[in-house]
Amino acid sequence: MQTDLKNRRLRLLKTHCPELEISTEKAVLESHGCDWTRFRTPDATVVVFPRSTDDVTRLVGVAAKHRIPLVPSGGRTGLSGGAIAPAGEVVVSFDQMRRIIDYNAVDRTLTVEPGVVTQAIQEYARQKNLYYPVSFASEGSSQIGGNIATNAGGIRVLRYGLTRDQVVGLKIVDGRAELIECNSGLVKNASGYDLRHLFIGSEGTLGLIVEAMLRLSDPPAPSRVMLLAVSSLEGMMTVFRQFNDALTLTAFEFLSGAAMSYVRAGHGLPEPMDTEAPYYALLEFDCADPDTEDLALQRFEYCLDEGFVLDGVISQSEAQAAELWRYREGISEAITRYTPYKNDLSVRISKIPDYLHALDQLAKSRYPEYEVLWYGHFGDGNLHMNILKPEDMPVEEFEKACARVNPDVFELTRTHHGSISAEHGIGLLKQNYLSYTRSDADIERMRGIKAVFDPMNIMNPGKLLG
Ligand code: 2HG
Ligand code: ZN
Repeated sequence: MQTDLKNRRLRLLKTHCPELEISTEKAVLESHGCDWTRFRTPDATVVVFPRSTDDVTRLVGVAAKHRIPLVPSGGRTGLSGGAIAPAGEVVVSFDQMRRIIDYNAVDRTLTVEPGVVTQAIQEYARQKNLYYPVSFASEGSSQIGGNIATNAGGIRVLRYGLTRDQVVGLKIVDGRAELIECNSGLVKNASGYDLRHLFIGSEGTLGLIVEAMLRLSDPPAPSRVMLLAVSSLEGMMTVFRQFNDALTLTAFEFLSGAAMSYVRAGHGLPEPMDTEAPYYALLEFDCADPDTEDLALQRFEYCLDEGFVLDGVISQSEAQAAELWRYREGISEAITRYTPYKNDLSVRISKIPDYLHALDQLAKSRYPEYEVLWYGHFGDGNLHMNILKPEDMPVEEFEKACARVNPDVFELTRTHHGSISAEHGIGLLKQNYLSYTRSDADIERMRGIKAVFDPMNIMNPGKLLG
């Protein structure tokens, strides 16, 4: 990006928003101009730190008038490049908007600023003897604004739904610098289009979230976690059905044997059981009494007798449950050093075995020299495909090689009526493939919606719709 254009943007901001905290420090530009995605280099002009809705409104007003592109930045844990500023954009960090604004015990709602960290919301709810159920490995640093912008999913979707299902109110400053208030916490509201749901999952391309009201749930029942060695994908489906029919599952995750090896090596974890298997299932279920545990053990015995399950362990304490979760939640971090190329796919649960067999075949024939790891949220149909970069291969060459196979991966996804992004979003990395999941007419409709809220194209330009 040309230096004079960057200087102009900086000058305009300093002149028209003199009260705004800003940083042009190299380290801040690099850290805040980028998320966890590899494969793209940040080149932000400046990072701004608004402290209030007024600050945001003023900033967007100036940006709209002078066509300055804005990139919203939360905890920057995204994996599709939605928070990368690659072309001299102004990064809008919500690090200074971290207040919990209100808790309403009758409505069971929590109103927060966008920079509140997901885990802080979970902890606040727990102190009130309630529960914020959206949970995933990066919850210790991800911010709620980013969760909403990407409609974050995670591990308990099969029981509690997505972030979308928890948001009962939203305040947005759109690309015209107008403050939009969507559904102020109403449970029922049949007064026309629910704009809230347009903003959720829009990846910052329509407006900036300045406040969110979240619904809190009943505290969860005591639970147990089981880790099972499973003989095949068909076996995995049977195990899922057996346990899902008998118990209230709060999670049903899976990982391949190779993913198990990497997570163990990466975190120095012991063998979870004596038997090795091609797949492992990690399930969590409500277990308030010994009868429920008996039921779980009966289902386990049945799956063992029939050969679907080869071995298994069950947690006897919260500490053991947390240890078992590490085998699944630690994978992503354990493989970061292999610069994995990520595809975040989804199909209907019933289609997983067919789809995964076909994908695996494709991977074996088209990426014979690469290691491909499978893991994900089996219980909601979300599969994470991670292709590991050979150590001596340059990153650009690796990305190009993966991109050559993508059309086949996504064509298979299309024929299985799946999605090319389940929970990570389209961001910068997947926009060339959007048409495998959405029709041309749909993409045009989305562009029309963007033009309504962001006519100057200043809101995270170049993301999602390109
Ligand atoms: C997970 O489920 C995250 O662990 C990250 O969504 C997935 O590393 C990935 O591909
Ligand atoms: Zn995931």
